[in-house]
Amino acid sequence: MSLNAESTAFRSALEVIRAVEPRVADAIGAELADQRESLKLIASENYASPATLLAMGNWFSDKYAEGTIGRRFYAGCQNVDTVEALAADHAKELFGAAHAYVQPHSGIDANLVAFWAILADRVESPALRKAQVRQVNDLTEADWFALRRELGNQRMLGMSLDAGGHLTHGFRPNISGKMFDQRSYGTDPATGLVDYDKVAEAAREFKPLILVAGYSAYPRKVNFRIMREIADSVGATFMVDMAHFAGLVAGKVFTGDFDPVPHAHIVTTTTHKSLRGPRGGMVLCGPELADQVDRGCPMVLGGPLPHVMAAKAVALAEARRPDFADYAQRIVDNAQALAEGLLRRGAKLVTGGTDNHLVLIDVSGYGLTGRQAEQALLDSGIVTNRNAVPQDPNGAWYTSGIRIGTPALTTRGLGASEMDTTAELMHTVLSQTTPGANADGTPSKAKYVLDPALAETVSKQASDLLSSFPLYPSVDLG
Ligand code: DSN
Repeated sequence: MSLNAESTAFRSALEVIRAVEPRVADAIGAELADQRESLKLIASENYASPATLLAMGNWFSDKYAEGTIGRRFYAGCQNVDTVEALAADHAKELFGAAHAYVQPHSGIDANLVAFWAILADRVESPALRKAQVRQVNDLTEADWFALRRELGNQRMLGMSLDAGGHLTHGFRPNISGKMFDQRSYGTDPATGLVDYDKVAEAAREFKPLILVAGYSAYPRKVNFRIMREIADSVGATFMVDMAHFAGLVAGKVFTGDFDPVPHAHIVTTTTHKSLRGPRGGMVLCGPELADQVDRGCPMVLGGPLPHVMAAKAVALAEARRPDFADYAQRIVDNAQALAEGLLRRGAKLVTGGTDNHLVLIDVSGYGLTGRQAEQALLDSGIVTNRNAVPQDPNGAWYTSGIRIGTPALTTRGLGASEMDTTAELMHTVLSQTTPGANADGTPSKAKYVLDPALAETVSKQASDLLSSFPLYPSVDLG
């Protein structure tokens, strides 16, 4: 597509929106300007292509399409069938999966679909067979009551939150923690790495129905072959949430024991992180769970979003191109360059480095909480997010960590030398920020002191660094 065509498309769209609610058009324009200006290091964010973005803004948004391809509860879904099938086929080819379900609206939704597919397969179906009925509506009241109790009394083993696991892997503030009796495995306090012997021991003791692997703040690879062996040894269903590293799997950076698809019974992901698609989720599985997974809507999902499925098809087609593998490798190269730059300057990193797309800085090494560090960096034009570190004394709100990731800056084209400059900018800010005090003189976990002139200088340096790597260079909003 020519540069002109992309500019024309976005400009025309904004003109149409401006005629109805100019403040929305202004906010959309402002968001692009902000994204262009800031050094985006949020590990879970990226920049989707113009084609992916444009695939979402159209009349597919108007269509209801409950059900699955060819089996809908609404008439007139032939075009939705086309895009859903395209997205699913691209996903299957890309990841080598037998089945792909592309309706989930987010990662949380994808995980809920997976949990209920597993519960249906492992708990509900045997109960129906035992009662010799075909569906839950045919159960007696007593059998239905007993089944509901059994569904609500299952066990899940997942990675602990402070070791880098995700809230949806059975933690109490999330619905998954209310659905399951959960226990977690952590990481080795000395190395920060997953200790597979400890996971196996926890699995033997707890006997979970589901063993979950996957993370949102663990900077290392996980050996999914070993995790599957552990799951098999206790009869657990092995589920992997690859939301953070799906792009590295798609780009064949994570292969063999580190590719979850051949090893897990079921894999969930988002489509917008390292995979660089639209915001959304997806489930991959083998034939044995496919029927249950396809019941995701209306089981736990509202009506599918056909416009987002169209964008998933576009983004997955992009991820199947040879240059995506190069992009995925550069994500990891950049994360390692960033980690090395930080280490060289004296930063303390959880596990001492990275072999994926993210780095977790323990900012207690700078005498700061994660909250203070996050805000000081933001003042300096560097967008990150605070994150707990293992056994974090500051809890999940203030935290002691800053999580950074390279998928977005790699999309912009930044490389190893720019990662070193980024490490220098971050270290400058963090080493020159000091904790602040509350009005009564007590130490604050949120307040901090940073010379505004320094913050301005670093912001300018960040903006200069980015100026050679324009974001959406083909889009000129005039
Ligand atoms: N919000 C995503 C992240 O930042 O990791 C996952 O929920």
